[in-house]
Amino acid sequence: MRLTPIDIGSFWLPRQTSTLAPEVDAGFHVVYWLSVGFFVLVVGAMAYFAVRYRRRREGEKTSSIDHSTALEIVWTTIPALMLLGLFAMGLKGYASAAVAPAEALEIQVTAEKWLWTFTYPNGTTTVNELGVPKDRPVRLVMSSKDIVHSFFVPEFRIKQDLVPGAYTTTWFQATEAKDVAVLCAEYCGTGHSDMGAKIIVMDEPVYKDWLEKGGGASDLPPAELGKKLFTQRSCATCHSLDGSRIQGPSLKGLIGRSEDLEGGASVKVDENYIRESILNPGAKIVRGYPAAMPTFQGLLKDREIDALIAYLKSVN
Ligand code: HEC
Ligand SMILES: [Cu+2]
Repeated sequence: MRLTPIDIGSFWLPRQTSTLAPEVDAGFHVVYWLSVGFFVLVVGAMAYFAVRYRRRREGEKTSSIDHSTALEIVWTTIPALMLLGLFAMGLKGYASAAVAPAEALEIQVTAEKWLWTFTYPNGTTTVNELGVPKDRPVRLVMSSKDIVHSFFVPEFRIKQDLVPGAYTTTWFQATEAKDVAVLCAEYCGTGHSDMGAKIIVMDEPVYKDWLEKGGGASDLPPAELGKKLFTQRSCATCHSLDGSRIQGPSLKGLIGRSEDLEGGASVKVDENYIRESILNPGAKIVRGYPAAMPTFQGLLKDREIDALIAYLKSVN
């Protein structure tokens, strides 16, 4: 196989799975190979001249040449034209990245320490999983509940900050039905490195069905659904199930244990306490932990809360 510069570039860039990706990469490659070319030209000329015009004899002087107008015009005009060309390319790429097609499907994105919530036009919400149809433009309208986060999808070549108190937008059109990783690209505290999500790109009918079912929630038995939700809804980002402490207490052997609370009281863990912890986490704070758990009010259906409780009861 003969490698073109573009193939070589692709070794160090992620797969291109959005319509924008080839354009972004083309811009990158043009700048990259121009830089390589000029590096070789400049350093090569420098090395050649250093040898060619080195001082050979003691006391030898070089001839005094002050300038060459023709040469100076050439080396000003050519780079200036190149810069204009790069500007035009950049502007075109920026314009297509900034303005979503009018018919784009619109999804709300909310970031908070340390999870992503996605709200679809029909009211469905998902956490840390964004389902989208393939080959259709999707526009994200995004905001943050606390501090600045950044929605970064390497395969789509998009990255956009989310700011509290304001909306920012980005858009993409996925070209392959596969799972794509989302990262938070703005350092946002302890859980930052765990603040990932998954974009599930589906063929249109599969997407319709997925959305209909409330974002993948299926008719699994409660404890199994709970297990799935535990990672999907990002509980696992803050809670281990093996007794170790992460941002929050381990939920291993939760049911029936006696928990000391901030303020001196203690509570015996039962179903109601778990439900309250999920819907109103600020009501009772486990001693020695920050009040860092976000509320899942409105994000989990009753059936899903029941499923999480059933699952947590099974983890001993
Ligand atoms: C951003 C981190 C974070 C996420 C995400 C999170 N929690 Fe928490 N959780 C905490 C922290 C911190 C505490 C301890 C402070 C408190 O009591 O609010 C806690 C406390 C709890 C408690 C009480 C634990 C005990 O030992 O008494 C339960 C139950 C719980 N979380 C369940 C969940 C479930 C279920 C989910 C997913 C739907 C979840 N949490 C998601 C951080 C988180
Ligand atoms: Cu973040």
